[in-house]
Amino acid sequence: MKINLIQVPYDLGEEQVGMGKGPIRFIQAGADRNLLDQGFEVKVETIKRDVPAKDDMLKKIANINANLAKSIKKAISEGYFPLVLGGNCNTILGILAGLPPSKIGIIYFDAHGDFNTPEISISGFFDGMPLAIATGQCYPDLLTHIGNMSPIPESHTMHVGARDLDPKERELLENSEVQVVTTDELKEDIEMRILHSALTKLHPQVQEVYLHIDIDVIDPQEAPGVNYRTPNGLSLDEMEKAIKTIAAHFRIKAAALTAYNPDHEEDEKTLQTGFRLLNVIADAVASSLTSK
Ligand SMILES: [Mn+2]
Repeated sequence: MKINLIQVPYDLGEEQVGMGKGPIRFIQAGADRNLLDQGFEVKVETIKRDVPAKDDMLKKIANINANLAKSIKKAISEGYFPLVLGGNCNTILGILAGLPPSKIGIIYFDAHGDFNTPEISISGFFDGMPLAIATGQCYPDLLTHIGNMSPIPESHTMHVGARDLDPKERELLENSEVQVVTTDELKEDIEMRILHSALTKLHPQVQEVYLHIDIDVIDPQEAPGVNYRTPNGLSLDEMEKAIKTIAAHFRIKAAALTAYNPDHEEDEKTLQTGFRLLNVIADAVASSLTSK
């Protein structure tokens, strides 16, 4: 399998600050070599912002994602699997805008909902809204700017691993058609039956999925290098099992690993966790390509 490892080294439109340092760190530490050693062909690419720093945040974020969308399109047309190292979770927008629109679903792993909107957000933090934007709850114009993308229907969408939702965000998510599988549900369910049945419910409307992993979904013991450490997270073993379960149901069309902040790292634990996740994703995709 050919992998296009695409780094998006930005945090809220700014290059190589905060979470924007994560992708660079992964590549410096040899994320590409690591995949090469597993037998994959790997091409590394870096997304650039080409609007000035003085532009407002939304304009910069739209520009970065529009450029990401172009790279995703190119990767798919050349037969590469796009594996994105994202600073922020809003990289979901550029990725989806670059994928063929038909029957794509979203599987979104995150300790947080990322389902806030400007109306209900307590902090106003833009990167607490990516899943809400992708499903059309807010910022419709942003999708148009990124690549004339339509929102993904809620019924094509699953959120996995939540354990820290704001009250109004929880209400919005519960009243939506987005399926939710919480961390507790996954942890109590060694055979992944709840995840399995949630995936089954996606089947009629979804053919392929985009797999999104905010690394904070993993417990801080194994992934401390994040901005918002949230206890009682998934173990790497549980995460690995979940990814394999997803790959058994759907072809994974693209994936992203986001939100690693090396400023909060401890003993390279998050780096090692990230490497293992990249390997697990690549193996799961490769084996589902050969079996389907
Ligand atoms: Mn997130």
